[in-house]
Amino acid sequence: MNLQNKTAIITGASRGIGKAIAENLALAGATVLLVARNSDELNKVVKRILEKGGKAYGFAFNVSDEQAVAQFIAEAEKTYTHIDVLVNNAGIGQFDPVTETDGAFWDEVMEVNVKGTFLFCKYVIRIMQQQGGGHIVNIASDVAKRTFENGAMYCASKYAQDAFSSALRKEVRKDHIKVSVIYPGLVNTYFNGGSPGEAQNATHLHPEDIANTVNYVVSAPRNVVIDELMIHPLSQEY
Ligand code: NJP
Repeated sequence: MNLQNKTAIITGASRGIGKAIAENLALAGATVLLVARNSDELNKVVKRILEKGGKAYGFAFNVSDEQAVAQFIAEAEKTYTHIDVLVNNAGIGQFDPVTETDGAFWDEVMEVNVKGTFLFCKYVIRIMQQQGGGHIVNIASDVAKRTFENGAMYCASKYAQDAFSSALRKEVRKDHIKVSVIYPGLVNTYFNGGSPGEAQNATHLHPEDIANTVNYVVSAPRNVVIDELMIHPLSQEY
């Protein structure tokens, strides 16, 4: 897809991987609609994109709030008439033994990582069907394909997001809607209480590495869908 004059929604775009994805898609010519909860941080990302000559708008709400998602998508359709790319990137996680995992936090992780992805797909797919196609890119994790000690809750959420994406790909293929999943390994972001720039993260992937992968995936010719793409730092053992 040529991204000039296309409209792209990116969730979790106030920092980290989502911010880099939004900046990259905007630089390639797309109008980007950024979603996250923190409006101050969103505004900073929007300002950076505008300063570089891109088109960006920020929308602050929780991706697991169905009413908010439905209203946002309805307004986006009215304003932009087409939604060409949806990147479900918002995600949270924490790594603890199951016996020390709080039930309410379990619910929150599933709500953001799984339900958030489902809700955005639910409301965007109808628009993509009407316009004759589109591209959904879900940012999962390498631990959507393998497990690790103390990762039960996070792995469960990412396996669910992955299974959802795989079934959805089969459902919407006939409508020329592509579903791609990207599985990052360790990335230098704020994820799980991380702090970009810490010495121990020096060899991690950069958010831009994932953003470049998204541009690559969505730029595939119309007849090509890249189903899955796993990306690790060379330094990571797995
Ligand atoms: O994390 P972080 P990443 N509603 O914490 C937003 C996956 N991944 O960029 O709401 C709406 O810097 C939050 O914004 P705010 C990971 O599972 C990562 O690393 O304002 N937005 C922020 O913009 C996730 O799916 C690594 O707090 C919500 C963003 O999400 C994706 O990569 C490895 C929200 C999170 O930024 C991006 O994570 C891997 C909500 N309820 C997979 N909750 C890694 N970093 O190593 C959060 O395998 N956000």
